[in-house]
Amino acid sequence: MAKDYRAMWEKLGINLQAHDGLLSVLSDAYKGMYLAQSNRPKGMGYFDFVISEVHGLRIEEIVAAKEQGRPVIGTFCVYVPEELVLAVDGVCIGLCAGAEVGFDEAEKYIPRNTCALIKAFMGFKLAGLCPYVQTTDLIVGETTCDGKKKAYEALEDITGKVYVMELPHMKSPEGRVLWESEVRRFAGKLEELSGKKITLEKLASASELVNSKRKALLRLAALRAADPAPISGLDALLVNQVSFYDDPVRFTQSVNALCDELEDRVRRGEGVAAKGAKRVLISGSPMAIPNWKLHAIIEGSGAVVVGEESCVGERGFRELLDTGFATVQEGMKKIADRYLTVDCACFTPNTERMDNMTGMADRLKADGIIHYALQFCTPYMMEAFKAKKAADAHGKPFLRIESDYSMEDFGQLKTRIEAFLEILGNGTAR
Ligand code: BJ8
Repeated sequence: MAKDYRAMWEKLGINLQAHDGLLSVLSDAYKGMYLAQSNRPKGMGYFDFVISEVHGLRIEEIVAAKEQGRPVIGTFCVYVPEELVLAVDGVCIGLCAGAEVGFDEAEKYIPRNTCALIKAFMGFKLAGLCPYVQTTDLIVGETTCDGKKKAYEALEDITGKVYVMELPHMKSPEGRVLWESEVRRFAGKLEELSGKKITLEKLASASELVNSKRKALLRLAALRAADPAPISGLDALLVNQVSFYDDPVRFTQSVNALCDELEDRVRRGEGVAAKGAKRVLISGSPMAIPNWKLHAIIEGSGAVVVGEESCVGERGFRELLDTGFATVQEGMKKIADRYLTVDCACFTPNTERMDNMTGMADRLKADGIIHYALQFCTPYMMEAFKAKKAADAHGKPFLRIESDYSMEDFGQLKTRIEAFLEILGNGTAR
């Protein structure tokens, strides 16, 4: 990081000493996993810069937006409609964390046997290590899995600024009615917080902006179908992770510029791995930044990750919003419809996820599927059984993995993954 941001961090209540330690660990991990890759697209330079300024420039921008009276809204889930936040000129930032930080502190509020993603967002806050959470005016939770739902109660006790959207767990007509009313209630909350009305014009332009971001991500996702793959799974994962907190206009431009370059690569038959390298689809729990472990192991073993059936992946941007609405009320309905297409494992039944997973495996020409669930993530651990059945019926080799954010299982995972990669292409499912 070129500039000294310590005064800004201090003002935000960051624990400076521990924060220095965190940034240096992050930077080492990034160098080892990312910068060491060969033949990276030049367009990744932008994302390298974003990471080098992860707690610097972007925080400075958010603080400046706040000073202009724009509300800063923190979220943890792809069900929270970003369009509504942008329609009140708000800044929307994802707060999920992917590193084992502050777990001892977190365990004073939530049980040890909680998934690492939840422990990490609690831990980052409690250890004073997340400038993003410090800038928020509102932290939006949602009734998805039990762990998150109850952790939000603790987070409310700690921060006093948590707002929870009630997400139904069945996509029934009654669930749909509840969800639309929750979308409207959230819009009202944002209007109250910002003092601004959501007008048709504002909602339409916010919707176009979020759709353009989704289209750029879909473009990138589609390019990964090429053999040889023009971009590594590690780099594509990073782009998806950055989508949750970067400025949406600049981000979309940067992804499109990257895609222009990748299209050229595909035309020339240039890739990051040799043509015919083993191709893997990841499916399951989301991987928040800087959770890069699984991709690093797979790609360090000579295969390439070609897609993520995950919220930090296609689950988050697969569906565009139908922007053909003529009133704000109609817009709210379309937003409710669009978000209810997300196939999170907290829904029952959730058969569309299996179709999406096998559909992705076909489209991206994956040789096999690795199902990834964070330990104690009951919804995805449970669905792993159905996912295996669907993969078997589809003739795709399948490996089930449960892991956390520690590096303790690195060697063991590597052994299992290398054995799995061996059988790919032989048609032997396990
Ligand atoms: S829509 S996947 S972002 S809830 S990993 S905290 S599910 S125990 S993150 Fe998620 Fe929304 Fe669903 Fe997506 Fe719970 Fe599992 Fe932890 Fe999870």
